[in-house]
Amino acid sequence: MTGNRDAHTRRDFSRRLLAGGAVAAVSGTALTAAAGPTRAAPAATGQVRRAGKGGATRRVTMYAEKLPDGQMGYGLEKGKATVPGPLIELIEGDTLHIEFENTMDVAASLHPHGVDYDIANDGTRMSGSHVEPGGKRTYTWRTHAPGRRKDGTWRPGSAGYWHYHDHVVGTEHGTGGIRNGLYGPLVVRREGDILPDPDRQFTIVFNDMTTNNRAKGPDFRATVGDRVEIIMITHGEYYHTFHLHGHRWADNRTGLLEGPEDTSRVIDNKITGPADSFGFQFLAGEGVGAGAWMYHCHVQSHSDMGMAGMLLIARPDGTVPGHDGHH
Ligand SMILES: [Cu+2]
Repeated sequence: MTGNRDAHTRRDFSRRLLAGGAVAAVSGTALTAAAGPTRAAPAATGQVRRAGKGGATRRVTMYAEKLPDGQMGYGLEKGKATVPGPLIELIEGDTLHIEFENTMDVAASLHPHGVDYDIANDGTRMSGSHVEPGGKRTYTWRTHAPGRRKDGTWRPGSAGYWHYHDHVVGTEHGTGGIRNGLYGPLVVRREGDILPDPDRQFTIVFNDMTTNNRAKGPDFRATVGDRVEIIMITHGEYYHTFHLHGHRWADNRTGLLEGPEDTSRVIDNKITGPADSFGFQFLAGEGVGAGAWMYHCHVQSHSDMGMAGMLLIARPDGTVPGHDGHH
C-alpha cells in the first residue's frame, strides 16, 4: 500500500538526514524538523526525544503535479508528488522558504493554515499570489513562539497540527484542487515537544467520502511500543468523526497529557469538519497489545462506504495476530 511505501521513503530520508547531519535544505517525502542532531534535543537512552530550539531558516522546493490517475499532488521532488502531500515539520521560530513550481496546465497555489504569512504569500488569486501553469514563485512561511504582548495579553505561538492546500484550482477557493488531492500536513512543534518515531507518522485525510482520496482508507504499520503520530485533516463537503480502536489521546494541542494535573479531556473519537486538523501521539499497543486496530469515520454510513483502514500493530517478531495481511 502507498501508506507503507511512504513510511519506507520517510525512513530512508531520516537515515540520510541523520547520516549527513544537515537539515537546512532537504528534498524527499518529508521535511522533518525532528531528525538530525541540531534539531532534536539530546536524550538519554530510553527517554523520549524532544524538539530542539527553533529559529532556523529552511528552504525546500515544492512541485504541484498532475498524477497519472488524473488526481493532483504536491511533492518535494519532480515526479514524486503524493496525496496527501509531503509532511512539513517546523519548530516555533523557524522560517520556511518554499520555491513552488506549478508543472500543471492550470494555475495553482500553496495556502497554509496556522503559520504566519503576509498577504503576498496568501496563495490566492485575489492577492496575486497564485502560480500560472509552468510558473514558479517563492512562498515564505514564518512561525513564532508564544509570549506576552506589550499590552499584557498573551500571544499564542504557532505550534500545532496544521495543513496546507491549493486555493486556486477549480474555483477561487481551490475547491477543485482540494478535491483532486492538493493538500498536505504541516506540523509546528514547540521547543521541548515530544517527538514521534520519524517513520511512524501517518497522515489521514477525510476528503469528501474518501480517505486520502481513496475509496478505502490506507493501512499503516507499526510495532508494539513505537511512538506513533497521527495527523488528521478533514476537507470537502461533509462532517466526520475520527475514531481509533484501542488507543486514546488528549483533546489538546499535542494530544498528550502534560502530567497528573492536566485536565484535558481524554478521547478516542472526535468530530471534525472541513479544514479542521488535529494530531496526537500514542505508544502502539500500550496496554492492549498487537493487532489489526481499525481507524474509521464513526458516521455509520460513512464507515460502511469505505472510510476505514487498519493500523497494523505488529509484535516484535513482525507478525500481526489475527491478520493475514501481505507484506
Ligand atoms: Cu464520515
